[in-house]
Amino acid sequence: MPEAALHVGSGKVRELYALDDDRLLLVASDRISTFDVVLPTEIPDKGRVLTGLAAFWFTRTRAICANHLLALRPDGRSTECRRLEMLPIECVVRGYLSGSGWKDYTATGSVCGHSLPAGLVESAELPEPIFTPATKAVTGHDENIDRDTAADLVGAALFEQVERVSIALYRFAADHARERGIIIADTKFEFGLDEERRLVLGDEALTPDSSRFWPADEYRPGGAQSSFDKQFARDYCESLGWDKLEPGPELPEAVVTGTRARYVEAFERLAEIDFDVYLADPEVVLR
Ligand code: PZK
Repeated sequence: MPEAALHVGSGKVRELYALDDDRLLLVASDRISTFDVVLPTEIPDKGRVLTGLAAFWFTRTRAICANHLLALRPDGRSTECRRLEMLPIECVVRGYLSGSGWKDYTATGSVCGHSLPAGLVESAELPEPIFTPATKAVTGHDENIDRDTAADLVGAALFEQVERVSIALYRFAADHARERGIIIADTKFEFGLDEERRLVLGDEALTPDSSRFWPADEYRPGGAQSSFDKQFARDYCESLGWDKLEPGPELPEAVVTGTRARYVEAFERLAEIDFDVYLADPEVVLR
């Protein structure tokens, strides 16, 4: 817990503190959620993996969009960020048809106003990545919204900019990941405006918690895909016949160890840095 910092918010597995008027501290815990429930067992270093990956992507995407990262703390799980005026939409990009995108497509043939070809199967790669904004639900699930609704919320010019930038960020990361055996099926960005009203990428970006990561060597369109990071935990939870209501089950040691190894593997494949090297000096991801 950071000293002399006011707690200003909680995510499911992260905490946000105010450092001063201009800066926030974003702290990623080792908590894990499956089926939208935070489990009582932590995955050691999960928060460090996500923080390191996000900082890696922020460093490599600076030419596409400015971001809120100011500093990475020596604990490897805390980042100092610029305080922004956050936009009231979740900026989701989908390269593959999964989750609510698949659900909306089966019901209507469209996702957020993007009319898609007929006959696509679950987890199909889309002809082009699509921007599918959602509202930020305080509790429960974010709701997909059409382009006009999103443009009404942020203004037409800003909508055009966040759509263009979101797709460029997704293409950059998905191409990088695909070359390293990971499919980024979809991802969620959160943007804000700085004091000059310039667009700035915030939150954590392109991590397995803000995206769907799939192992490319197991990709089989026509059904659900296995999660690169959470599949061991999901399979274990399913094997119990758990009703997916709070509280979630404790994870056994073998599931914890296997899950930690998958997070570390995602970090090492994408950043091409040994995770032990990151732990010794987190700033390696900033170079
Ligand atoms: C901000 N959240 C969501 C994320 C939480 C809550 N740079 C920023 N400036 C102003 N506000 C935010 C950010 C960022 N990032 C993000 N809420 C406010 C959130 C993580 C943990 F508790």
